[in-house]
Amino acid sequence: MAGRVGEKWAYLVIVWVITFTQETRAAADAPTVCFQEPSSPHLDMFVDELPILSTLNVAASSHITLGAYKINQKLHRDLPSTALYAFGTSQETAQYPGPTLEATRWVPTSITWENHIEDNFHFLPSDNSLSIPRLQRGGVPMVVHLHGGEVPSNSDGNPEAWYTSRGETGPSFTSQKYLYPNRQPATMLWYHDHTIGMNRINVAAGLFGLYIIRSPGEDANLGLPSGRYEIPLLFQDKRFFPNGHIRFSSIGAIPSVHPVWCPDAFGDTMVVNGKIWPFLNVEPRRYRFRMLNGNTERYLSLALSTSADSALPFTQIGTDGGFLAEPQTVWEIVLASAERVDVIIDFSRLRKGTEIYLTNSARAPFPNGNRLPGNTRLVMKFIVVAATSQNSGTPNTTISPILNNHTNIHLRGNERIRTHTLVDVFSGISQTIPVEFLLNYRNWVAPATEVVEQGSTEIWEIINLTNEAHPIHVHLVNFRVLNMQRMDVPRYANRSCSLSVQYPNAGTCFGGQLEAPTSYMVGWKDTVTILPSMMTRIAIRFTMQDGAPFAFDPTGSPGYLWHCHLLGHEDNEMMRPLLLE
Ligand SMILES: *[C@@H]1O[C@H](CO)[C@@H](O)[C@H](O)[C@H]1NC(C)=O
Ligand SMILES: *[C@@H]1O[C@H](CO)[C@@H](O)[C@H](O)[C@H]1NC(C)=O
Ligand SMILES: *[C@@H]1O[C@H](CO)[C@@H](O)[C@H](O)[C@H]1NC(C)=O
Ligand SMILES: CC(=O)N[C@H]1CO[C@H](CO)[C@@H](O)[C@@H]1O
Ligand SMILES: [Cu+2]
Repeated sequence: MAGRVGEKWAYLVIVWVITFTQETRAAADAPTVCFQEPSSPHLDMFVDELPILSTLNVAASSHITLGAYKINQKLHRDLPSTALYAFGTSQETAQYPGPTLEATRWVPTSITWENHIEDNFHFLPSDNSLSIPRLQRGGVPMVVHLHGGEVPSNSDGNPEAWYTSRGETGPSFTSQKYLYPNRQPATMLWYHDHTIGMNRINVAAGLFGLYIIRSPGEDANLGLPSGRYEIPLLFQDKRFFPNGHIRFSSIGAIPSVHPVWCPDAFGDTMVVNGKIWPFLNVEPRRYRFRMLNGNTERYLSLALSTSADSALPFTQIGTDGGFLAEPQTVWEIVLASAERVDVIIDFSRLRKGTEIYLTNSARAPFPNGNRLPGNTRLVMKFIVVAATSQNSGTPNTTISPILNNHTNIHLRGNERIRTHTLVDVFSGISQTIPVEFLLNYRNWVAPATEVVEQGSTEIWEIINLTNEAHPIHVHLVNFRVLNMQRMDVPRYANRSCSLSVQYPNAGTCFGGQLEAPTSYMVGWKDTVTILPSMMTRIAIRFTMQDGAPFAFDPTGSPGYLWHCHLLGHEDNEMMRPLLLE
């Protein structure tokens, strides 16, 4: 009896502590209404130097341990430090973004991902009306997905495989120890949280980092800058309170349906490698930059403009899944959340003192939204300084005209075709603000419909029936974009055409013309933008990227998934299972 009473008191104390913590937080940080978020405090641009992310060579040991911790970090000279959740090998070394993990192709790695976040509640507003972990003991759930990785599904960070620091686990949880075979071609992946319904706030809080797979046989002899001339750039838009805390919507667009959830959260401040609007001194030579859009929802449309009022191109050499067949010169790069690009920028013809701005012109929502990029129009600045080294790296060598001989998926014409629709769902309250997003009108928990045969190749036709672009990510595999076809929106709205399509002659809802993939859709992709009113066709081969059979059993539990990579959409049902058989 006494024990029971004791338990009851302990329970009440816990409830009181939890309530108290929440109220303390609410008092410190004013509520923030979706789509009416106040601006961040004014911060001078280009006062902090770009941080070079620390690296951890995971090929050097067969097993490593990384943990998620709560930290405080200075993101700008004039902003008080910011509370974040971040990865590291210890509380002291945890940082935002987490360490860049360097793996070697053919050398498997295993990583134990520990959760050391002790907070009772997430410091960013969660929404109980979404499918989120229902915790008995409080804490912050987390699970790590290696985005773009060819990994067994019990190491894939399934959204239902979350765990807290207090020992509670999701229904798909089996282990915190993950196996990464590292069998795929050289490229840059990233690791990030994937918890069901909380992915957007865990990633906004800082739970992510880069993962580079190197393959000496592939990168050698391509004439690429290396060492300190190869720099990853990790972008994340953010919004801040004057006290340095991250400001995220805490009152939803339609609170009667979702009290907190905001369909699209756009920051007004650009953070690169953990500093706000940084600068980088560069020598008059070529550099290799490996870029990731780590925003929750904001698209980036990146370009370079110099203080001499001229533009500078990028030489793009790679994308999500590794090297392009050949380099392409591009003046603009569109990056959706989770997409990566590998580029060379040649500063060698610029005079000392020249300033080059990395700019963003993407409207929000992309591409037709009515919000202009505002302060996120500028991302960072490069300043040309005197050369400090003559011979390090490959300063002025020519980039190999052939980068990759393995970029094709051979089609026989008898591939299974699946047609998918991206839809938004409205309530009776608003005809413009959706209450959720769906794939094929189905929720996450509906039984799996994408059950594919390993070794097979399929063509997926993805039709966007919404007003904004959605980046569609397929776990486990890389794919190629075949073509796009424009939708006849008035005819569709008129219900005078059918969506059922027959490749290559689309159904009556689609224009006859097949359009080539845009420059930002070429190469091996694991995430692709589906523009509004467009059908985009992709070819997916359910093998390892190089065509070999899977080096592990891909049919095991809990299986994979495909989803929109705008994190607020993914958190609100725009996600479906993908099973292999
Ligand atoms: C690269 O070539 C340019 C001329 O095209 C030259 O001015 C510059 O000094 C060279 N850089 C290095 C590091 O050799
Ligand atoms: C591509 O194939 C050609 C011809 O066999 C070869 O010379 C070249 O080195 C290969 N390039 C790469 C990047 O593998
Ligand atoms: C829509 O339907 C009406 C009546 O069926 C027809 O007169 C009109 O031409 C249609 N418009 C389009 C764009 O198909
Ligand atoms: C069928 C449908 O909802 N189509 C939408 C596609 O996107 C355009 C904007 O580009 C909307 O106007 C259409 O209503
Ligand atoms: Cu979406």
